[in-house]
Amino acid sequence: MERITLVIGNRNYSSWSLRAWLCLRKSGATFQEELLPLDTPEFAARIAELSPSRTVPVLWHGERCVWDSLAICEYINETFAANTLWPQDAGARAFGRSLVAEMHSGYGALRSAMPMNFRARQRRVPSTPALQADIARIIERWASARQRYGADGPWLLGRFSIADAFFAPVAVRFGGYGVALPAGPVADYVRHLRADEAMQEWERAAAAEHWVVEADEVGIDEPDLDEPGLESPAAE
Ligand SMILES: N[C@@H](CCC(=O)N[C@@H](CS)C(=O)NCC(=O)O)C(=O)O
Repeated sequence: MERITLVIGNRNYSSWSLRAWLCLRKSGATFQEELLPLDTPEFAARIAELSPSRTVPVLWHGERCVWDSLAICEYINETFAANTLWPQDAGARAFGRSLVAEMHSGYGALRSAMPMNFRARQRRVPSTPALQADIARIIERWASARQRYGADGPWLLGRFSIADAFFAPVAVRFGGYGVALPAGPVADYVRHLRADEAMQEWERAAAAEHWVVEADEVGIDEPDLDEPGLESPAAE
C-alpha cells in the first residue's frame, strides 16, 4: 500500500483541512498527517514544496498529489472508501453534490464574517443582510436534506457523506458565533455532527494547539449569553 499523507493547517482554524481530514478518517484508510501552522514562515516554505496551489489541504498518495479539498474528498471516496462517501441513489448523490458545490464556491459572507475557530465561544459578530442570507440558506438546505433523507440515518443524506464533511466547519461556526438554530431536525443534525467521534478527535487536537492567527480572531466575547446557539425557541 502506498503511503498516504494529508497535509493540513491548524486544526483550530483550517476549515478546508477539516473537510478532507473527516473524509479520510471516515474512509478507514491508514494515513499520516503533516501539520503546517498557517500564517508562519514555516508554512510558506514547506507548502511551496508540497502543493501546487500553496494551500492546505493537500493529499499525497505515493507519487500522486491531489490538491483542493473537494478534489481530495472525491479522490478519497473513489480510492479508499469504495464510493461509500456518496449515496448509491443518483438523485441523492446529485442533491449532495449540489450542496457541496454551493459550499465550496459560495457562502462568502459567512466565510469571511465567521472564520472557523473552535476556541470561539459565545462570540458575536456584526449582523449584515448578506450574512443573514447565507445563514438562512444553509439552515434551509439542511432542513430540506433532513426532510428527504432523515429516514435513512442521522446525517444530511442519511449515511455520512462528503456533504457532512463540507458543512462540519459551518456547524462549528454556528456554535461559536451563537447562530440560533430551529429546534428539531436541524438542531438534532448539528448535535449529532458535533458529537461524532472523528469530530471530537479533531476538536480535542484543536484545543491543544497554541497558535493564534489574529486575522481569524474576530468578534466580541459575550460570556453572559447562552452557549451555543442551538434550539432557540425564537428561531422556530
Ligand atoms: N479552495 C481551496 C481553499 C484552500 C485554502 O484556502 N486553504 C487555506 C487554509 S484553510 C490556506 O491554505 N491558506 C493559506 C494561504 O492561502 O496562504 C480548497 O478547497 O482546498
